[in-house]
Amino acid sequence: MPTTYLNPLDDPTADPFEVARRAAAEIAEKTGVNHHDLALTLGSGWGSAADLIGETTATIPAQEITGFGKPALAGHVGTLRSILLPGGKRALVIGARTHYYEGHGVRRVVHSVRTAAATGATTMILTNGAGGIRETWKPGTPVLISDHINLTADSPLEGATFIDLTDLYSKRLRDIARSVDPSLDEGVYTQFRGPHYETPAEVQMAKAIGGHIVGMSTALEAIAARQSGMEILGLSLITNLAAGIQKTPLSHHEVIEAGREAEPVISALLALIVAEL
Ligand code: 8IG
Repeated sequence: MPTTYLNPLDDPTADPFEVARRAAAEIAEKTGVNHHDLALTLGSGWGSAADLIGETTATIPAQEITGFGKPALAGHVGTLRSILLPGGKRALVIGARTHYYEGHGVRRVVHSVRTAAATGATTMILTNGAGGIRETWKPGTPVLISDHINLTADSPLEGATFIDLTDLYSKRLRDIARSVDPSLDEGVYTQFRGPHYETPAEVQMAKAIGGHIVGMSTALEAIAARQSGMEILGLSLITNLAAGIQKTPLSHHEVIEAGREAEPVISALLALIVAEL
């Protein structure tokens, strides 16, 4: 008997791009929208942007689409939405992120990005909640990602696939974001595996090697987005100062609270940025 897999991405012989094309075809069928122009992954704190960027024409529970699993975390909404922007473009909003720390492998982590590319999206907006290393960033500060350091020791690329990551986080898109809000700061996103937060010593290491932001999601997704030829805009909401930078211990609850408080402001900002693309 051949093994059957609940998720086709768990079959090592499956082609992840073929699975993404199937997912995109299902999205086209369920939304009635054949082509999306851009895609957004909304991390913690960014969710309400979906309501502000345009008119939602379809909402799909992500589990109904090939390759997507159930959300691991309350507060991470497991839906895919098709949104008609005022200018006529179509945006796919991904509210269902699979984190590397869930342990399902990097193919699952980047499936949403590959699916977005397969729907036609040429711009990928990746947002997240993250820790800040710069002391001037108070919780609630949105920051542009200028570059990343991938400390997961993993990659979404398989085999001898050599992809250039110069200007991975598009200078052009960062400039557009700054034209909307000139006060937007930027920094280097450092992806740790998690799900534990860093030790203060690890935060000092991240700082020493050039990191300004610590997180658990975006670097692997950005690499896959670039492989698929997309232009990438990365935004972090600093929900907490990184361990040892802030004087009190980190709590998931406080992180969620900071996200909730900042949400209206940063979501409005993101909607203004999307309108300029
Ligand atoms: I929200 O301090 C959030 N996500 N690695 N470190 C890492 N990820 C995070 C943090 C943090 N805060």
